[in-house]
Amino acid sequence: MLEIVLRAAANPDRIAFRSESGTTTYEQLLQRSASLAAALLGDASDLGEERIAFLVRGGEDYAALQWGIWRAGGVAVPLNRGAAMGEFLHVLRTAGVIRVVADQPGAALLEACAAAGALITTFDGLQGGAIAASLPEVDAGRRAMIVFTSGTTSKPKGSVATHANIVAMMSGMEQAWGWRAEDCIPLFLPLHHVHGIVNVLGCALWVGACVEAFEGFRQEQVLRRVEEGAYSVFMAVPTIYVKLIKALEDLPEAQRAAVCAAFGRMRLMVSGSAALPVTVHQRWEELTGQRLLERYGMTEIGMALSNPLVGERRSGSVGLPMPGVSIRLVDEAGKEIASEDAPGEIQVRGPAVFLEYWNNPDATAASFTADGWFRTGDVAIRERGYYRIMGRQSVDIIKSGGYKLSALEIEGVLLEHPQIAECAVLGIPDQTWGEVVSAVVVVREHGVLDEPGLRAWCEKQMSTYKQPRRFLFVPGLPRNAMGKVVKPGLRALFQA
Ligand code: MCA
Ligand code: AMP
Repeated sequence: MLEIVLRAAANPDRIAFRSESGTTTYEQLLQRSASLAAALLGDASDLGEERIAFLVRGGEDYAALQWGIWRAGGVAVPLNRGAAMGEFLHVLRTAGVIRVVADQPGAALLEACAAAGALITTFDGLQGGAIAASLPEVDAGRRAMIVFTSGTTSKPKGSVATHANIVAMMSGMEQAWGWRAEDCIPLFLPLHHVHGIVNVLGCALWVGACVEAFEGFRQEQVLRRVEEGAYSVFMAVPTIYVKLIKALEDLPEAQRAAVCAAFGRMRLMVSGSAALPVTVHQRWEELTGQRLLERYGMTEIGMALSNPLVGERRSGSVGLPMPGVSIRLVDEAGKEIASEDAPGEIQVRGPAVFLEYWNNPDATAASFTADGWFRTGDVAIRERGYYRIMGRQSVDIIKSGGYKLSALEIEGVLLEHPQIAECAVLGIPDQTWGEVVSAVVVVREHGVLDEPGLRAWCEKQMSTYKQPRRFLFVPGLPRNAMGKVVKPGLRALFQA
């Protein structure tokens, strides 16, 4: 039986989810997931790694369905609620999805399912059935989940994690950060990325802790529950800490003191998914007395580096390797860097490292060195023992609000606009978002295109976080002798 299921069975009466409408115990989660597994199986004895895409409310519905897919021998493919039709279609086609489960399928998802020939089932229709007499034995080496992630290729790739990979991620975080059954955590991060799925939801359920789920980052509701002392652990991306600092600063003094003190009493607050600016780290500590623990991770590898739970949490640094993770820095010639203070690419090995990009052996092979290390594409140095992230090897990777975005993917979408002849997309540094997606656009001869028109068009084509926020219209793009667009020069235009 899956280890997470066995652990839940050992904690039947503990509360897995708490919300205004009530609580769900681990026993209830097990029952619901077993009944969903039976409904998914129908007459089959094992889904045999069928990819089931799904889009349901965060929290207990999501967990029951994820576990139901797993217990039936399927592969969970979480979808992004805010995706545009083309983005849904890319996921369904790439992962070879033939069944989608959704609570409220919107027009974009319905259209994508029709185009992909995938059958859509409502979540309600799947629920409430009998529990199967027996469920398949699912080996830990089997595929469990596909998360779509952007890279230096134009379209996102499906990163496949096995059950053993996910267990390695969760047990590493349990060990490093002292997760325990008495913990309670708010869940407001999106559930189509590893941060929300594994670090928050997965780890909490792994140790028998309690989760309070929100439909996205509902700042006022979260702050109210923080003030009430609901949580012991908190995990967020830097953009959320920037937003929280602003919110705390805007509160009346008495309330600010109460909320700040409540943050200060939590046993652990973590930041990750993007660089935490030193100023934000310091301001958070000034306000709350709580020193954030910054860590570094990636969809394909889970958490790789972390400041310590006990010991020095250094601003601007991501600390030391997580338990079970091997890290090396490698220079441009492929040679391992032994000394401190010299930058190199972070390469990773360990049991949490993903199996493959789904149906993409070339991309999988290209992401590993000949001796089996995963190439992250991130550059770091070691300074007085701790690792510090210096940036990324590719200018075409953008991090905005914690989301990793491919400039090439966004350029590809913009070029579908009939009036755009050429374009270049880049991330411009921003205090709140880390980077803001920005586009330089060349309009076709005789074409007429204004910014509001282009924004409205982008809203239909891309998820919110991918849409360019700033546009520059230019007569032509600067190119080097090889014909490649010179992006650093364009960045200066935005910063001017
Ligand atoms: C939204 N807006 C933006 C962006 N996103 N503006 C600039 N850049 C953006 N990226 C604008 C909207 O258009 C809107 O504008 C306003 O901000 C509010 O939008 P909304 O969507 O409501 O924002 P939000 O709910 O406050 O979302 C911000 C967020 C969210 C909570 C930071 O982006 C988020 O959940 N990010 C986390 C992503 C994540 O989990 N990444 C993990 C991947 P207007 O008001 O004008 O309409 S990395 C990972 O998994 C690895 C393993 C790791 O290391 O963790
Ligand atoms: P994703 O592919 O969406 O999982 O995003 C992973 C990427 O986020 C990494 O490759 C890094 O570029 C970035 N990242 C994650 N944590 C940090 C951090 N603490 N500091 C800087 N970058 C980070």
